[in-house]
Amino acid sequence: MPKKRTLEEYSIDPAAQQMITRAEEMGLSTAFTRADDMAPCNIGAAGMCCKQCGMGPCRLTKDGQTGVCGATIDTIQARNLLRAIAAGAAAHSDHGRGMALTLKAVANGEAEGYIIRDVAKLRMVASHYDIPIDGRSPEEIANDLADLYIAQFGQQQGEVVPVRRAPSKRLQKWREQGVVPRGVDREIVEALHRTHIGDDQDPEHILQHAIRTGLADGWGGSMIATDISDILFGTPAPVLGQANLGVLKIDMVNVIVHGHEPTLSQMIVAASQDPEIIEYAQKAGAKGVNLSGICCTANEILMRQGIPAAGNFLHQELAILTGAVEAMVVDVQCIMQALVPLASNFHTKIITTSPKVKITGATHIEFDEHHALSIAKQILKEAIDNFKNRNKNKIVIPQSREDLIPGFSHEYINYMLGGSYRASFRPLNDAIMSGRIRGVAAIVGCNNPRSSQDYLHSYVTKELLKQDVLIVQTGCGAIASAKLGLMLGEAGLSEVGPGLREICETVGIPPVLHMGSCVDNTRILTVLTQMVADGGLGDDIDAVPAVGLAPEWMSEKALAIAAYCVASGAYVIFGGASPVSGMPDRVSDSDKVLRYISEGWEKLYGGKLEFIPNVDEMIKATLEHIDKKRAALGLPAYDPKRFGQSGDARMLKLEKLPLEKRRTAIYGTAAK
Ligand code: XCC
Ligand code: SF4
Repeated sequence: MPKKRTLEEYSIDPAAQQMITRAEEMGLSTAFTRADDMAPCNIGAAGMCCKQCGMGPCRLTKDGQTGVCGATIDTIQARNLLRAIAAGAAAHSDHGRGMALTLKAVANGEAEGYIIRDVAKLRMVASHYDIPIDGRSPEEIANDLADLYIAQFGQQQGEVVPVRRAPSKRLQKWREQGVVPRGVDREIVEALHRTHIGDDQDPEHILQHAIRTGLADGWGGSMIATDISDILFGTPAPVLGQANLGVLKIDMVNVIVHGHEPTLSQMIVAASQDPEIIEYAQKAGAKGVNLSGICCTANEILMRQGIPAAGNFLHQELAILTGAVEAMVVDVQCIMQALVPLASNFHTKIITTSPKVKITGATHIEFDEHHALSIAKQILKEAIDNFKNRNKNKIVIPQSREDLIPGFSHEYINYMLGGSYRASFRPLNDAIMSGRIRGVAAIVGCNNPRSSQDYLHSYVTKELLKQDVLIVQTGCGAIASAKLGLMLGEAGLSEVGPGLREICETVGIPPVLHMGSCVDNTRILTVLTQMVADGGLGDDIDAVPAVGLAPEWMSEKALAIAAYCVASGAYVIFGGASPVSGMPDRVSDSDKVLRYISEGWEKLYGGKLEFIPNVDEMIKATLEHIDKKRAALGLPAYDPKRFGQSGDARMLKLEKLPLEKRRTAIYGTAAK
């Protein structure tokens, strides 16, 4: 499979480049080279193809053309977008449902190996919904919360309860627009119903339901998933971790967990440290089991236990190409079918575990939360048994590996800024109000082999840091920054704007905060809500100088996240191609939907969704938006020369030195 682009055009990560070269030498394809061979269909890419019924598929490529049923271009684009958002919301929310059912089983003492790890979070979440907590055991509270959360999925009328946690003005806006989700499943089903042939045909009306479906994800299924993961596995707090393929170990059984749900992976973490399993691995000639993660399963165990991340989405095949992986254990979402044929060139076993996901040719060991620990041990034994099949001459582990400190949950940021007795976001708000921090950007989302892996993530992140923009990250974007070494206390601070740098050094945080997995984008919603509550930044989320970016998006889940962020008042910028771009050069007015989700949605919600392929324009739009919001709040205009101009470090011109060296330079070598 000869490569058609330069290595830098495939990925900026040296570990990836090494493995892509290896694949080429071995004559194996990867998503990188398959993307070369599979040009996207330009009609489908523009959202102009409808295959909603057997009279089609209808491809609308001429002015005034309609589908066989008479459907217009805007209707078709709006329907396509709604369907994608519904699929994304379904994926996140089904994950949330699984968590809720697990919580119920734990509360009833029916889930082997699980405990309620974070009672404080349980009590906090329960009190949002007026579930009594005083004098009750964690199990009693958890039982009520599980019942309430399980009910959110099948609820038919009323409002899903997590929306109560939004700013009151925001909730009011949603009520006025008629977009408060009634039940998570109901909105997703209705999205499918409305987009069936012969149903909803008014584009704006269809897109109104896209907002409602998105909200059912962000302020529904995803928020439920995050809450319960924290309750069962602990709310993340800073911990030392590592990222990239260099975390694989030559002398250990390498097991990679990949996918999204933490229920099984957390149990595999526990099982990998079990003396029985370690002994079993030693008998097989290995030092033990070395666990690492890919995609959001990685994020879940990285931010809680510091289990290393082998990489993000486009690393899944590359990990197998090392020849050092005994088993890749997958659950749901973002798992490439290509893993199985690729693994057949090595000894690696692909083990599927979800009742929802089987892959032809993979080993299926089905997970059941009632017997989680036993199943986790069975999976690890399967991997250990495979150690002897390794071909030692075929192993190449790239030596790229960076340290990071993930674990910046809402709760931890609150505690870090305000202390344990007066946890608050006050110092953050003050820093934004004074202009030390210009604004906040959430840089999230996937890798996409159509653009160089991690390039857009890293470029946008680094440029915004220079502009004093604090960065929060989740998903594969977070792993990109981790691999680049941007998530350590002092790493790269010399490249960070002076005001933001002052804050990072004073509070002791990295300028790029790892907030978790993709469902944990809801942490960003609750952080924004609390920033509003803390005062000084307006009375609703759309007033906050903040932007959400997904520079390398590819999944339908990303579109669902975009919909709920827009509905929550955020300006959302996606890189790459718009799925509703239309082809205005061929069909005039085929970009009406594209314009509506920007200008139209902004009028209704204060947030908007835009696709900006050019990375410098993406940065420009971000900064303009932040400055516009600052001006609207009456805050001083951002001035890069205003802060960070005083202090010893400045006097001695030591800013470029790392913190440790700086201390020595100020106090001399004797000081410690
Ligand atoms: Fe990564 Fe969450 Fe995207 Fe999948 S979807 S590629 S961010 S793992 Ni969230
Ligand atoms: Fe064509 Fe209409 Fe059927 Fe879509 S729903 S495939 S536009 S006939």
